[in-house]
Amino acid sequence: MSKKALITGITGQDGAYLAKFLLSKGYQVVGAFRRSSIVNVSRLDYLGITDQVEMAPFDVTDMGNIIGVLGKVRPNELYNLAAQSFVAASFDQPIATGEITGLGAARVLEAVRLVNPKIKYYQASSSEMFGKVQSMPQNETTPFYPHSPYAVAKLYAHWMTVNYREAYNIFACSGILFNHESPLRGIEFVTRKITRAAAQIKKGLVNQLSLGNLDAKRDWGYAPEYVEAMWLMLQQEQPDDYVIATGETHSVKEFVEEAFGCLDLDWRKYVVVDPAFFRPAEVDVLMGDASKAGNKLGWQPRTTFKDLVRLMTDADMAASSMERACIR
Ligand code: NDP
Ligand code: GDR
Repeated sequence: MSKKALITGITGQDGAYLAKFLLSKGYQVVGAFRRSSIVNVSRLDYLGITDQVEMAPFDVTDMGNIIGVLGKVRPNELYNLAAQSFVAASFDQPIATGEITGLGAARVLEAVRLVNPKIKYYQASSSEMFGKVQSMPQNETTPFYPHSPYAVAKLYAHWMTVNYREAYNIFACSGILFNHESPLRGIEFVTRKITRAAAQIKKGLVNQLSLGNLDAKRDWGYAPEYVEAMWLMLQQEQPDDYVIATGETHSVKEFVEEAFGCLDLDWRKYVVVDPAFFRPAEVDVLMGDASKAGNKLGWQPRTTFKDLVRLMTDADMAASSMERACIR
């Protein structure tokens, strides 16, 4: 009998890559999606797996719905990726972000406890929880200091995951993943915003890119490799929490230089700084130490910063604007 995985947030970047990875491992994959006027399966289409994923209508704000889906699907593993994941938006919608990103995880954990506490649970935690960083680099023992409503919500979800593990013996893991990017990244996030704009400038479609804080530094990895770490966490003897990162940090400006450089463009001619893209509270720098994941999971990042920027820029250059517009 093949294992069955339920993925919440199936329509997002990580949901699509994780589904593809689990299918390659022989899993039966059920994707939990929220109803909207248009259900966006463009990422699953892009990876050519839409027909292989069973879809279940699901909303992390609706407890009855979550219990119903868990009872019906009866998964062995549950990957809780659903979130309002855009940090900037969390300042405009702090309550909705708390409902979805924070309480949403608590509802899913509570449903696991009620329906079947043997389900293995993965929580999509975030390096944003380190926020105003207390030491460099950040690992599993670094104190948290969330610096946005999104990060506060994620921290609540993280501690609920730890608590359900300790209180109810649920196999619950929290993956503290640093930024991970890909051609399937949403266009509002800075990496994809940059590679998409650089490609559009090269094609003569636009002539300017407005950005916020160019000095912010992030530890950027490649998303398909990060979803493998999620799966590895649930295959261990004991549940635990792991930092997943590359160990390198680069500024937004470096990302811009690299992406425009890939297309032989001088970024200074096109990039303007717009205060509208600054955040009320910024996370200045993140750099992860994933040695625990290296030692215990055998996980290592494989794609360099330069290769990541190149593959994202190439993807935005290669596809027609019509095709790429579908990946939002
Ligand atoms: P995306 O924003 O691409 O995907 C988020 C997913 O959550 C979408 O499928 C979205 O559905 C779904 N969702 C939002 N609200 C609800 C709801 N109320 N009920 C059910 N589903 C909902 O995020 P990523 O794929 O990049 O990230 C996956 C997870 O990992 C998120 O939790 C994110 O916060 C976290 N994370 C991401 C990192 C990264 O660098 N990518 C790093 C660390 C953590 P819809 O399509 O309808 O909007
Ligand atoms: P982040 O990603 O907030 O780290 O959260 P994002 O790409 O949005 O921002 C990274 C940094 O770039 C700066 N920045 C800009 N950001 C955006 N979006 N747009 C701009 O124009 C711009 N200019 C500068 C930001 O200020 C910030 O410092 C992502 C999400 O995937 C979260 O869900 C996840 O938890 C974390 O990564 C780890």
